[in-house]
Amino acid sequence: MADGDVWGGNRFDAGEWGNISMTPYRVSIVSAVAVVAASMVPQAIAAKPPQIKASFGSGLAIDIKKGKKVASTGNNGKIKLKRGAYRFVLAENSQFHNYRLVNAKGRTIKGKFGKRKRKVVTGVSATRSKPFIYTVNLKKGSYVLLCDPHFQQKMKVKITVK
Ligand SMILES: [Cu+2]
Repeated sequence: MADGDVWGGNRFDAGEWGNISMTPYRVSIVSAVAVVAASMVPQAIAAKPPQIKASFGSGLAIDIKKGKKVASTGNNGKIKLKRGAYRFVLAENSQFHNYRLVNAKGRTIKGKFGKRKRKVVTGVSATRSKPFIYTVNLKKGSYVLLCDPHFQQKMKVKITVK
């Protein structure tokens, strides 16, 4: 009985090993795919537009990250940019503020939000654990990233694009 169990166990183990021996093969295929994917990542990162990070503290804070360089401004600040695509990373961390990106005519600009084109505007009372991310193509001209309730209190940042 005991021998039978042992052999049974061994046979079972042999089967297990049979399965396990398949596993490294599968893993090696997966890791090869991962290596190819990883080798493609640096290019994807290089092609990513510069980030414009905005958040609410005591006012509106905007950091523009281009590589390792960061330009920062608070309320009523000014920032100059070259024309092109930018990733607006808008941290919606307050129930009292919102973001709106307008052009010189005061029209709300559209950006790519996921796969859709949407106006770059967030809700005042909305808070979100993840930032809203819009990819916006900035053309020559001036823009204002503002907070609607506090625009009169100069909760805005002017972006001049050359
Ligand atoms: Cu505000």
